[in-house]
Amino acid sequence: MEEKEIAKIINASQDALVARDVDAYLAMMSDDVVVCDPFTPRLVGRDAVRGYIEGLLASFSEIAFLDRKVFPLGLGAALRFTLRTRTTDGRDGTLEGVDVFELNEQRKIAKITSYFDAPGAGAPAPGAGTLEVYWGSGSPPAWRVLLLLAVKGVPYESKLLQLSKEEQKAPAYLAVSPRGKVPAIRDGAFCLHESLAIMAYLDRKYPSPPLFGDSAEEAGAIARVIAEHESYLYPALGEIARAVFSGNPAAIAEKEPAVRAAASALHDELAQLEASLAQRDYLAGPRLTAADLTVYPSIQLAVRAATRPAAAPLDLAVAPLAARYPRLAAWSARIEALPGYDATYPPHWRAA
Ligand SMILES: N[C@@H](CCC(=O)N[C@@H](CS)C(=O)NCC(=O)O)C(=O)O
Repeated sequence: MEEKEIAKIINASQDALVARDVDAYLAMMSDDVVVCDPFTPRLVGRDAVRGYIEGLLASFSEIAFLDRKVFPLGLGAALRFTLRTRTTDGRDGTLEGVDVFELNEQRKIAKITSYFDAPGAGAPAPGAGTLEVYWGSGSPPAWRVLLLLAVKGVPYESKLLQLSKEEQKAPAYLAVSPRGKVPAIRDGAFCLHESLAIMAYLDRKYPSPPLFGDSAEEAGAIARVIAEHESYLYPALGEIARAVFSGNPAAIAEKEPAVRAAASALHDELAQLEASLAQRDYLAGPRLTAADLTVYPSIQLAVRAATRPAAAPLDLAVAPLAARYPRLAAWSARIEALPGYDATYPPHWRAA
């Protein structure tokens, strides 16, 4: 009897999935459901799963079971499946695999581990291969986009460009991103550059969780934080980073007055952000938004610059962040605890 009930739940979840009824599908899961498959970092929570599933479903114009069988055991089950798929760009295919489900005492799905044929590491998710993300190591604007994709659980094909080798100026890339800068995306036939534009596009396309606000007030607050960051904090940081990462002590000495002025402007901005966090957990309100994902990579670059030996004579006083800006440090820790965060964080971006 118990096993029949489990099989019924699993089958109902699969029916909801191919019927594209994402609400019904998620209603069968626990709040803290965990999903693991070969294409996405471990997803935790219904919102992350929603973003991922909506992204996957959006890439298929047709999806139907050719075969499926549930093997229940205790409070779990394995599902063997073969799906017939057609991608939105017209490619037909089949997808074969096994899902392992764990249910909790309330008969909600608490964990799904999916095993299917991954066509090679770094390859796009089946049918979702049209989203290509071009990024460069150490680029805060690129990191914003990677963070947003992680938060939404959207699969993508990572295209890491070697900026030191000027790969961003290659003619093939200029066709994607005419200014020859990262980040940029190619989504089917659609190409887009400028990190904030990419974030807005992806937020429209994958609305869960919404990162640009629901209400007019929330949208306004998010846009204000981002605009202030782009106008004041980011230019000051650029001045500091260019000097510190140039690796040329003479250049640093020559630029020292400008860098000191930039450091003072940076601290003014950090102090304002720190003060704003006295009233709220995130920069534009009680929940994570695009404002946080825009500002966070810049703060990390500031910390990284401050810990470089070349920065010692400048005494930038940004690292450790917690010493002067404890709320910003706690806010950073909240972002670093997001599911999927690690996948956006190459080790060489870490502060020394
Ligand atoms: N406003 C742009 C800035 C992009 C940008 O400046 N990217 C830098 C890396 S942080 C770049 O690609 N530099 C390489 C170059 O200019 O050749 C955005 O937000 O996307």
